[in-house]
Amino acid sequence: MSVKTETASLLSKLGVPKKAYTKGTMAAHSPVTGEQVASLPAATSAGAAAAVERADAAFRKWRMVPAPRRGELVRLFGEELRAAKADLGRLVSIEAGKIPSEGQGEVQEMIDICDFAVGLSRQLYGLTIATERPGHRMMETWHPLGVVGVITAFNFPVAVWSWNTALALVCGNTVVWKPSEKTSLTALACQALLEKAAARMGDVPDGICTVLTGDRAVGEVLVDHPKVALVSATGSTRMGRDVGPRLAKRFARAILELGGNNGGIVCPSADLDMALRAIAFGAMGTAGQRCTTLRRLFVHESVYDRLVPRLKKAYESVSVGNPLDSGALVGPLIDAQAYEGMQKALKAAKAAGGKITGGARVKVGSDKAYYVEPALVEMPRQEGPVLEETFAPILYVMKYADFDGALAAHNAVGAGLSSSIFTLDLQEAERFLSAEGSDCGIANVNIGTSGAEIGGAFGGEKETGGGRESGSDAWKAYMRRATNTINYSKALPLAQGVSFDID
Ligand code: UN1
Repeated sequence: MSVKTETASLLSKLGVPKKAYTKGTMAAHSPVTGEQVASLPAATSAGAAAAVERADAAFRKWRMVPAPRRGELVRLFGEELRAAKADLGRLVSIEAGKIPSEGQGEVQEMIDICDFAVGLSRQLYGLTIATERPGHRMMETWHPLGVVGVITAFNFPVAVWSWNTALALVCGNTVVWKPSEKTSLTALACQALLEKAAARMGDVPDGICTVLTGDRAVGEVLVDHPKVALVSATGSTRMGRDVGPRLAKRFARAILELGGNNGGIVCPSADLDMALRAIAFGAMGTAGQRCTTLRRLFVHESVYDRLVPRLKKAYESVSVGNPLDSGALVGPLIDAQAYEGMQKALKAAKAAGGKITGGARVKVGSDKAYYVEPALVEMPRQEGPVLEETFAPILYVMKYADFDGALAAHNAVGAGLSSSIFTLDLQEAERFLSAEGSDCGIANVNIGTSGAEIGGAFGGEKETGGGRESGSDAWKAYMRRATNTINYSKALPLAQGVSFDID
């Protein structure tokens, strides 16, 4: 079966109407073969604004539905995802180029956040706070926020939307989603599954979740529309520099999950077998196209010659190939632009004295598909392309002598998403996690930088944008907090001892 035929058959099985992927001006490609697999209609700015109005009308009803009942919709959606896991995971592989276990893993991440959100729907609680006034009670109430605009990237085409949507829905919000132009088909499939869950539940307002396949102009409507209360955007730091100030200007909320230039430190006491596996997955997994991909590695000089040659061997022997039928561990880059970005970074690294293993294009099927050998680059120091995130499988490796120097170098980049240390030394591990340690939103010990679970808050600092999605108390960003003070006495004492007697 051709990729195009299989795509149509999966979309149909997932409940997407045929005209949604056969008619329209937007072309959908698979990076696996580079071929066009579908055509879709592109939303207009006016259509996007109308979707926001519909979502706002739906919000006014949805916010009055008790939260555990809202959780029921998410529970049913989780059931749909369980039933559709194989098909949706396969579609992710076709559209984003992920190997099967990663395509399936992404859907598992969606199922996990649904489970989390269902539990959360009974735990949206505030504090009761001691008041200084007799006969008074002070408490916090968390209310639904409004319409949430979700803008997602190609590399996690369905999971990131689900983190936002599962939380937004139980919090009483409605969602308008602008997926990456590179991965609109999986978005249509998610929408179809959500609609199926909504139909099973029965009393869900129309327009509670909308997907808008289209270009940048559609995303801009979400950013600028006064009825979008929160925009959760995943993408490049460049995109965030545009989106952040626009949201700030109208005092809208932002969750920005931008670039990552994630680092790891391998210390003298590290379990090198474990580090090797973690580094290989972190740096080469998903063809280096995760926000959490390991991109910079600092290796202590005493273990460098025991670790780096083994790592090079892993790079030389890793299988690169068609993720749909070859069992390869590394699939394609998303497109030609990603390949060109990678080559440009490698050229700059070479000019700065880098010694490169791998990095060449690998012919797999058509010329329109971009497969590469992952590249390991031994750098004399951290400079040039090492300071930037290149969304491709490049791992820069640097030798260090002193822990404080490695820590300082680790933190000396713009991005602050994920980080890890490999050590059996308690002092090093704890220092890495301390206030003077890693400055990232995620800091790990003896595991890699990627592959976070949904139970923790996900996001980063500095140029990564500062937002948090997913687990822990990230839900608070999707609700508004009211502080309530109730006087049940017969007097009116003023706080801070102020007196204001009018007679
Ligand atoms: C992303 O790359 O945008 O931690 C998200 C991970 C995944 C999520 C990555 N759970 O690698």
